[in-house]
Amino acid sequence: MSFDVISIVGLGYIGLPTAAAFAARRKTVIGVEVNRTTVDTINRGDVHIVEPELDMLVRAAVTQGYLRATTEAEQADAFLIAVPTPFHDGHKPNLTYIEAACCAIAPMLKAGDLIVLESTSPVGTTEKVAEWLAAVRSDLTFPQQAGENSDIRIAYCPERVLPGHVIRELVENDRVIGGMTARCSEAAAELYRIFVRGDCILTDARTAEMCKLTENSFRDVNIAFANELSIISDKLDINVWELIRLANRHPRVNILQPGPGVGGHCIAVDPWFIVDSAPDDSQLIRTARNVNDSKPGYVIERVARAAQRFREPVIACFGLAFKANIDDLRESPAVSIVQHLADRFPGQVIAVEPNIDALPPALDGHVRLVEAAQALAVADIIVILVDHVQFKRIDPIRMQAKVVVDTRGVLIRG
Ligand code: SAJ
Repeated sequence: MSFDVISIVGLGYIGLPTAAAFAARRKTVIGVEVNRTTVDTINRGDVHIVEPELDMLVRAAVTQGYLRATTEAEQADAFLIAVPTPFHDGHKPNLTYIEAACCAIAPMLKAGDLIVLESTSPVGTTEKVAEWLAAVRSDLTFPQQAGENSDIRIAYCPERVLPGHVIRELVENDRVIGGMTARCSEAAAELYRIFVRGDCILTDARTAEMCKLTENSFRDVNIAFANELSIISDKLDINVWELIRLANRHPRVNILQPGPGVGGHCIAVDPWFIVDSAPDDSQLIRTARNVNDSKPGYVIERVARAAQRFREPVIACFGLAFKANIDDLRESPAVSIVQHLADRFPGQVIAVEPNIDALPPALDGHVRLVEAAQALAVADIIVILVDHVQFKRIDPIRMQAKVVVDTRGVLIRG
C-alpha cells in the first residue's frame, strides 16, 4: 500500500506530534481540527501546546510544505483519528467526538483507504466506527461486511506516549495494532512503520482497545496501593517513602509513589471505561479510582489539622501541575487542593508554580502566585504538591521552622 497523503483528525496532544512525525518522513499530512484558532496557529508554523521539540518539528513541517491544517476533512489514503474521549456524568464514556470525526471523514473515503482510531476508547468502539462509516457510505464495503476483501480497512492503535517525552516515545515505543481483520492490521502496521522504530505488534481491535485501558489501569491500581500505604503509614507513624524504597528492594516488588492524587487526562479517566463495560467484575479497578480520587480530600484535612496550631497561618502550596516538570494543570489534584484550601482559608493561601506565568481561572483572585523564595520567607505551613526539580533543589534547612506537608516525599527523596 502506498500512503502518499495522511490525514490526522484532531490536532491535540497526540494528533499534532503524530502529524509532525509523518511530515518529518516527508509525507503529505493534512491535519483536520474543529478549532479555527488552532488551525491558524499551526498554519503559521506555531504550536498551541507545550511539548519539548514539537515547536521545531511543526515549524519545519509547515514551512517545507508537508503539513497543513484545515477545519474541513479532505481526501487522503489514511485517516488517523486522535480526538478526545472524555466521560459524561456517572463516568460514562463520551464518544461524540469520535462519531463527529467519522461523519467528517465518511464523505471523503475511497476504496483502499485505511482508518485508524488512536483515541483511548472503550472496547467495541472500533466496531462502532466501522458501523458509523458504513451507515453513510453504502457504496463502499467495510470489514464487518466483506471481511478481508473490504474496500475500507479499519484498525485500532492506541498511543502510549508520556507527556514531556512525546517526540521520543512516539518513535521508540512499541505499538499495539488491532485491525478488524488481519489485512487491516497489516495495513495499519505499514502506516506506522513510516516513523515508528519500536515493534508493531498485531492483534485484533478489541484486544488493542483493552490493552490501552489495561496499561493505564495497572498504573492507577499501583498508585492507589501507594496512596493507601501512605495513609496507613501516617496512622502507624512510618515514613512511607522509606517503606516503599525498602519494599522495592525485593526482586519482585515494584510499588509506585504516593502523591496528592492522580491527575491528567488518562490515568484518572481510562479505568472508568473498563468499569463501565463490566461494572460487576471491576471491583479492584473501581476501588483504585476511588482511593486515588479521595487522596486530595485527605491532604486538605491534613493541612487543616496543621492550621489549627496557628491563628491565621500563611499556607504556601508548592506546585500546581498534575505532575513534575510540566506546565499542564488540567485535572490536577494540586489545583483542586489549593482551590479548597483557598475557600477554607481565604486570603491566607499562596502558590508557587515555576512552570506558569498566570494562575488558572479557578484560582485567580483567590490565591497569590509567588516565587519560591517569597513563599519560603512568609509561610507558616508549606504544602508540597508536585515534585518539580526546582523544589528538590531547595535546601531543607529553609523549611525547618515551618510545618511541612510533603505529599510527594520531596524532602525525603531529594
Ligand atoms: N503519579 C503518582 N505516583 C506515581 C506515578 C504517577 O501519584 O508513582 C501521578 C502523577 O503525579 C499524575 C498521574 O499519576 O498526577 C498520572 O501521571 P503519569 O506520569 O503516571 O501518567 P500520564 O497521565 O502523564 O501518562 C500516562 C502514561 N501511561 C502509563 O504510564 C501506563 C502514558 O504512557 C500514556 O500514553 C498516557 O497516560 C495516556 O495518554 O494514556
